[in-house]
Amino acid sequence: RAGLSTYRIGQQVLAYDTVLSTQPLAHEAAAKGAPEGTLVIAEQQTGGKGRLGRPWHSPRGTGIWMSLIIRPEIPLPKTPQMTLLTAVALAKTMWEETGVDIKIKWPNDLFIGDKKVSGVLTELNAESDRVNYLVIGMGINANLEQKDVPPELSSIATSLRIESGKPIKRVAFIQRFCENFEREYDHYLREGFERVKSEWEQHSYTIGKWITVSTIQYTLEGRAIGLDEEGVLILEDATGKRHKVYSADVNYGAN
Ligand code: BT5
Repeated sequence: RAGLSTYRIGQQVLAYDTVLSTQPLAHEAAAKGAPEGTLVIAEQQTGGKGRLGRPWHSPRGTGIWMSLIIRPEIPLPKTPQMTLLTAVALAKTMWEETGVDIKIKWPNDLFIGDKKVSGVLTELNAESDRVNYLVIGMGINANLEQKDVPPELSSIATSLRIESGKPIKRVAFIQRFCENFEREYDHYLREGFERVKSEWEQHSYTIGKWITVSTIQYTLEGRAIGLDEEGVLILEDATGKRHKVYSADVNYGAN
């Protein structure tokens, strides 16, 4: 970790070879008192997961599969802001390391063009109304080559290497990410969400697009027009009525 200039993010790293998923390992470490900023990293995940139990393809040696433990003293309803903050820090790092333009698709995907290069999975541990810790899982397709992308993902997934034509130095990438994350996070804890919100909007793939959101309860169509001051997505439907979208799956274009 020579050259890492953070004071807590990434200062403790638990590195594994093959794991099912870095998420439960991070939960275990957090429950045992791992300090804020601890990173759990694996070379390969055999049961990597996305949201809603979806699988996350995590082949050996090609990606960055990691989970970050943070312990922010914020009210529960603000925890989704951490996903947005993470996406901003990732987008910056990817751009700095490759020069490739990165877009953030609400709430948790990073895109190059129309393909996903990274996804974020935020899991919360709380007691009554208090946040104990968050585990932020990040899957970054760093050095996957076309042959590493399974056929069922080939039309929706890409990697930094495929897009930039250059191999990614993973350790340098992780260091740079830790620095970017720490800077954003410290600023957020001191000053609030405003900066993350505007950076997120600048990098947004979603804003301005006509989208369909679906949850178990409802389906809604409209134009994504921005984030509110809490980080909730605002959608304007065909009649001009505005809706807040907290957490949902988003499809682009009308259904
Ligand atoms: C996500 O879920 O995008 C969050 C992914 C988080 C993965 C990290 S890796 C480290 C940590 N440990 C874990 O076990 N997880 C976290 P979601 O939005 O639900 O997207 C999942 C969908 O993305 C899948 O259903 C596939 O369609 C697609 N997908 C799977 N693997 C992919 C990959 N490597 N690259 C791009 N897309 C992928």
